[in-house]
Amino acid sequence: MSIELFAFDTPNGRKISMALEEMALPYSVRIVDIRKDEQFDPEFVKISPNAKIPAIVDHEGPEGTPVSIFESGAILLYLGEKTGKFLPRSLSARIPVLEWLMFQHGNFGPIPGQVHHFVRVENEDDRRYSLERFSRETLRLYGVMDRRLATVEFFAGELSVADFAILGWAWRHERHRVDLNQFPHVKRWYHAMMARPGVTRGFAVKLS
Ligand SMILES: N[C@@H](CCC(=O)N[C@@H](CS)C(=O)NCC(=O)O)C(=O)O
Repeated sequence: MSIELFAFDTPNGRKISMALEEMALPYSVRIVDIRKDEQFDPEFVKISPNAKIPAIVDHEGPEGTPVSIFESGAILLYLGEKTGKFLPRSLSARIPVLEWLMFQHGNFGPIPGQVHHFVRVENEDDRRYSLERFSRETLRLYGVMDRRLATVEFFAGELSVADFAILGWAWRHERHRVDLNQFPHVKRWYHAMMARPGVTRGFAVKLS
């Protein structure tokens, strides 16, 4: 049996559909509709204790034993280990993959995610401070990424799972009100990534 992907049509869900497509792994999708609070279903919480998508069940996990995994970064590293793709074996080449993957998890996700939230707050007084704060920080993060991509083609040099993680969020740049024209190196990388057939398939998979 193949891998089951539990996901919804969000940045964190799309990271994994694009990685599965790029790695040419067979999988089936189990939509977890977070608009209907399906992430709190006790059966789902058994595999994703923080009640968030994405999660996977690999029925042919280590030593042929089924395994479930939550947290998109853990899933990406697992899939990279499993396939030997987009995750270098050598420690020195792996370090930048880990750095940029952790950069995404600690920053470029939690911060633009706050913009997605506060932009919808109707009361101007409630919205102003938080939206300004998180929008400014989001722009700063794009600046960090732009400077990195001025020196390398992909975040870790070679294409890696870190690019999939970051692309999931960059895909929503309009929603967090970022004009990619201000970040030419991010823009170049973004369009190159989005043009990849595997990435295109990953975004086309029905997740809602
Ligand atoms: N750090 C987690 C974040 C997962 C996450 O925030 N998922 C969102 C969708 S993008 C979710 O499930 N939200 C539902 C909720 O917060 O109740 C990961 O990378 O997997």
